[in-house]
Amino acid sequence: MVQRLTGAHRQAALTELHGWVEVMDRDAIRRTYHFRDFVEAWGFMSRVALMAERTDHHPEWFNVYDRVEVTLTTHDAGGLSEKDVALARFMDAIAGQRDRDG
Ligand code: H2B
Repeated sequence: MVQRLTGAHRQAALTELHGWVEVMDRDAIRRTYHFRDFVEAWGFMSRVALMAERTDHHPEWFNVYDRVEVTLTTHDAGGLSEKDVALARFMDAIAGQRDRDG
């Protein structure tokens, strides 16, 4: 069972992630990605979907055309865990954002 991140571990994980913000009403993080068009947004989502299946850790997300809003939390742990941090890092690495606007 994956552990929920708390205290200094949680803080350290959050300071290392850029563009991600804490969700106010639950223990989760959120980032909005902007792409050139729908095809780029969908390509990103496809790669993330394969990784999500491989790691059995899935994002909550919302897509409108070139925009993908992602929320990460670990349901099994009741909050943020290392699995969310790892998936966030993966997303940031493949997103190729021209503007890191969060
Ligand atoms: N994704 C996320 N984000 N949190 C989980 O706790 C989780 C998951 N659990 N994907 C997995 C699937 C679990 O429900 C299945 C049964 O392994």
